[in-house]
Amino acid sequence: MKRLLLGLVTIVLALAIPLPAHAGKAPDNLRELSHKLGVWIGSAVDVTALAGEADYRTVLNREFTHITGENAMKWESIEAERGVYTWEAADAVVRNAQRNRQKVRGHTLVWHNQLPTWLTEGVADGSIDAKELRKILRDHIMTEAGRYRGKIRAWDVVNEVVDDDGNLRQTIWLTHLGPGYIADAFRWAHQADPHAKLYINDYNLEWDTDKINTTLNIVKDLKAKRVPIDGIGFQGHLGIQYDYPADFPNVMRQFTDLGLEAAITEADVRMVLPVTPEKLATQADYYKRMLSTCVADRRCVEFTVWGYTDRHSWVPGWFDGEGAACIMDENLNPKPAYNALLSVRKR
Ligand code: 9MR
Repeated sequence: MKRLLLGLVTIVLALAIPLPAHAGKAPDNLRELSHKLGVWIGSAVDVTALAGEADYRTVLNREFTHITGENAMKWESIEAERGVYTWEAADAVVRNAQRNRQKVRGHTLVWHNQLPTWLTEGVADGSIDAKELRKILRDHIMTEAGRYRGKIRAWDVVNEVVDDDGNLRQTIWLTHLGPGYIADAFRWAHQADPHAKLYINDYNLEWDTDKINTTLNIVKDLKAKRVPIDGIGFQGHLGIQYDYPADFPNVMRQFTDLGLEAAITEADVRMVLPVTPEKLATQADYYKRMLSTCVADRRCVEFTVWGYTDRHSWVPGWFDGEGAACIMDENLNPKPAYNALLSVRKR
């Protein structure tokens, strides 16, 4: 009888104190961390490396639960020649995700960079007028988002639509279609893929007050018009030569309080070379704070790095004398930043 009572008490106690999944054990890799935190942890993917480098592929698929094609889904990649679609690279991203239990961020439907020349030249020389341009944009969104309907967790529908002064960016879209192109893009994307989460995505949104305020106003306006917008993407391109954007958690909250989900979509932390242990420690701290910001906001669902290895990073090509921005080095060895991410704990 005593034994039975003791047994019962043990069972009741065990039921009463639910342990979090994987409690106690430190995660061995980012995939485990992702499950533990309940936040997808992603990387941008270089499709050439994915096809040609076995070690790159192995690490990508071991570590990440979410992927973004770094360039594969951009307009110039899929329709360099008008009406001729090249889906191989984009398909490779989606296929890799399906085989490796990864979600996909589609990047990006409307942007001012990496547009095909037939489009930019046609607009410049007047052979494509505003009416035709609007149809071209609609067809592009319907075709691309439609092709991957049901296979993309989240789309960056519009990317970098606010400039560094906090004005709507002067692009062919704004100039020829007017500000309504943003709402149109979301509506078309929703029509093409009703279950994908639809995002507005930008850089410097972690700290740039002008950009933050304008973007908040865009979101409020879209919501007031019942435009289907679901998420805010903070790119998270930081550099250790600048102070860490300490207000980022509050900024994220301003957006999530509007009912949006949030994601950090392109995190990397560059430095002025050469690399030193001190710089790597600062970099680790910046990465950790970014992931912690996401983990602390219950509406933040994804933390994606813009490439996971210094072997393939956009940074050295864009910032003279800077680099080493990723969480693994050229040989795919984890840097302090990788271990700092592993140490992040649930809110
Ligand atoms: O990483 C991308 C690089 O390979 C391209 O050359 C570049 C062209 O603009 O775009 C880079 O990715 C950008 C992303 O699509 C949007 N946010 C900024 C990223 C870094 O420039």
